[in-house]
Amino acid sequence: MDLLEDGSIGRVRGAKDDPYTDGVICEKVARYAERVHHKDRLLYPLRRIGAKGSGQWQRIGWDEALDEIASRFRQAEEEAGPEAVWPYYYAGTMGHVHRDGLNRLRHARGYSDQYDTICTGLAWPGYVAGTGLLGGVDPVEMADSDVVVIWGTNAVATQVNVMTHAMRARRRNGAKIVAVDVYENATMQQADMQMLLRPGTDAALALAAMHVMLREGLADRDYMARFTDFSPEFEAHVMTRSPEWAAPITGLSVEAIEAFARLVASPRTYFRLGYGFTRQRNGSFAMHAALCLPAMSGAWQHRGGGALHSNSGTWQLDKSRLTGQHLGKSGRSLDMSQIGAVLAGDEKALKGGPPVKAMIVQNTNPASVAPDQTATRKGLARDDLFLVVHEQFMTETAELADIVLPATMFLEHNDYYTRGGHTRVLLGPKLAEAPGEARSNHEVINAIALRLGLEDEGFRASDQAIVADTLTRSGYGDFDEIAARGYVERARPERDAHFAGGFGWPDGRFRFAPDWPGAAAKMGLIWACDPASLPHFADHYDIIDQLTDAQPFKLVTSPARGFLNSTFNETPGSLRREGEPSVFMHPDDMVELGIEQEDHVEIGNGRGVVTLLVRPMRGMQRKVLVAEGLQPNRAHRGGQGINVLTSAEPAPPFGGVPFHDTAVWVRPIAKRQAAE
Ligand SMILES: Nc1nc2c(c(=O)[nH]1)N[C@H]1C(S)=C(S)[C@@H](COP(=O)(O)OP(=O)(O)OC[C@H]3O[C@@H](n4cnc5c(=O)[nH]c(N)nc54)[C@H](O)[C@@H]3O)O[C@H]1N2
Ligand SMILES: Nc1nc2c(c(=O)[nH]1)N[C@H]1C(S)=C(S)[C@@H](COP(=O)(O)OP(=O)(O)OC[C@H]3O[C@@H](n4cnc5c(=O)[nH]c(N)nc54)[C@H](O)[C@@H]3O)O[C@H]1N2
Ligand SMILES: [Mo]
Repeated sequence: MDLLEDGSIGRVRGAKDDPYTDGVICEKVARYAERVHHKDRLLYPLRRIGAKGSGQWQRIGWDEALDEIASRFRQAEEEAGPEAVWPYYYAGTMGHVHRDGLNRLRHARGYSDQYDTICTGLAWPGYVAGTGLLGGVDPVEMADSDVVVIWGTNAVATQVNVMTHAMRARRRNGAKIVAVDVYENATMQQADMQMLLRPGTDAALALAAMHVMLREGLADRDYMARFTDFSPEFEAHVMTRSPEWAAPITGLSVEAIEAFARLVASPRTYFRLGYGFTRQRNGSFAMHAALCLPAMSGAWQHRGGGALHSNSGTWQLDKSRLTGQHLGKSGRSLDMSQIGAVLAGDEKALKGGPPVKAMIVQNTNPASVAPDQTATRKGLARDDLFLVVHEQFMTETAELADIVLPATMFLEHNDYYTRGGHTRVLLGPKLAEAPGEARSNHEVINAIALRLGLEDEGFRASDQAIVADTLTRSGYGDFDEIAARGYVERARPERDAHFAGGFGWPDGRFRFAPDWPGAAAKMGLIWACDPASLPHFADHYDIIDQLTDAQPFKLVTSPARGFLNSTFNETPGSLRREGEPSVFMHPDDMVELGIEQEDHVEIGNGRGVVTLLVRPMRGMQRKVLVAEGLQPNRAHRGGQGINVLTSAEPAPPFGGVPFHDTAVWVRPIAKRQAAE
């Protein structure tokens, strides 16, 4: 990072001495100075003086703000017990101290817990139900791959470093790049083989590919006998799942499915499995089915072969002090994605407990990012909800708060970071002074705790002390050495990353029959369905949102390159790049509905209506719509953001949001009306 002489931030660059990053960084973070020095940054605590959401604020001092928060939290507790307070956070910062530290307050007081479903709720269980461990092969190994499958992740936009390694494999070994997605995004444009299927049908492709492998002798039966639960019953099941069966489901041709199967059966095939294809009602099952391919081909045995979704199961961090687990109190666990139902007082969502009367929100912007936005915003706007939002900007969530607190950015506090896609744990030291009166999450949590009379050393420690304590407690080595180096290398031995000593179950075998109860036990998951209702073997589980005459289109809400969820929603560079909220539509569908380029359309379902500009895209199946986001709600006509349309109903087995699985109708808007 360029630190300028006046203490301000210049360009941010990718580290050259990091084998994964290799000098490459995405353009929005390269321009991070735009965020740090933005004229709209929050600088002082604010108290609402008008009606909720009216935008009328009064500047107050920190002591006044913190006193009021402590007394209102106490009041909520007195009225309805500690579970009436719900601390709520997510992914704004990925540093553990400033992200997960809010749990310390929760555990010290017995406030309601948060069940994390919004991002990983579908993907992670699907992976663990097969391998028994959330870990895989280091992407740097792609240098030795013959085939790289980029499955349900728009790597060019969401994790650009994957492309560095995939392209290196192509240059060095002539590796083939295969992309599996629902539209011709920037990643797909770089692929040698384009698998453009219908949303929510990936498991059908995976099953048919296994069918071809078994039929054509491409499966590694010796590997399966030693390392998997492969059985005659599973083989018989797969033999009913032919390419002819999968073609009408996926929208792919039999020939395309066969060509895919033959290519990805080659031993040194690296499967980079993303989140996108799991943001479907059957997403956990799709993840598990895709993961079956390297287990059948035996790719795991070879350097450059195997799979990765995330290494998040491999850090072995002891975060007990950071999260205050030792303080022992924990309230009922509320599903964060169901925030609308929770705040509406829905009995099931509240687990039969008291209503939520007070919240503190850090690191997340639910009014924009959470599904079923109408319910979410209605809940946040409740007059009898005391809402504290700690933020860097006046987000659409902060606008609904009673008290808004100004937050530091990652360059202005100390933290450490894990990364799902690769192997190092990094330190992120404080490098710059915060503007105005901004305070870090850690400072705010501690200040509230001390006012509530809570006693724990964690509430008096500095952020740096918590970083040091956590890494030392986790057996990561001497902290002074780590601080001097700036990171801890946590790559597991290559053998382990390839599960050469067996998979993460007692018998060491990969599960073609997914072990959901086993995954639940390992990950502390809560069932969202009857376990007996689930398919026994890997399969296409047809529970996706059905298209009907009334709702004949499938809407996918993929991330845009210039935004990070709702972050960068305020920076000029990103806003310029992304332009007006829009939707990709197949030209033949446009003709059918009499829609022309530059027209606006209304897209709707039972939850609401959103207006978008139409852009034609030939590279996708008919009846698919892709709206890249997240755009600010207010950038849309009527302030209705895209999550007005998405569902908060927990998907099986364990909850999670089908952000890319929404049946909708489309209506052209007359040109004159659009111009108004
Ligand atoms: N339609 C649709 N919706 C989606 C998705 C999708 O694909 N489609 N993706 C979903 C996914 S995967 C996720 S993870 C969620 C993420 O949703 P969020 O967790 O809300 O993530 P962001 O919008 O990136 O960040 C939220 C806020 O954190 C603030 N922030 C950053 N650092 C700090 C800090 O140190 N302290 C404080 N107090 N605040 C900070 C930022 O200013 C920002 O406003 O969104 C989900 N929503
Ligand atoms: N620029 C940018 N980068 C980001 C983010 C961002 O918002 N913007 N968000 C960050 C976060 S929090 C996360 S979790 C990651 C997520 O990053 P990814 O793992 O890339 O997941 P998604 O971005 O949800 O979706 C990836 C792709 O899946 C496609 N897809 C949707 N449905 C299906 C389907 O049924 N089958 C298949 N095969 N593909 C499908 C989408 O069209 C999209 O191109 O990215 C992170 N990086
Ligand atoms: Mo995410």
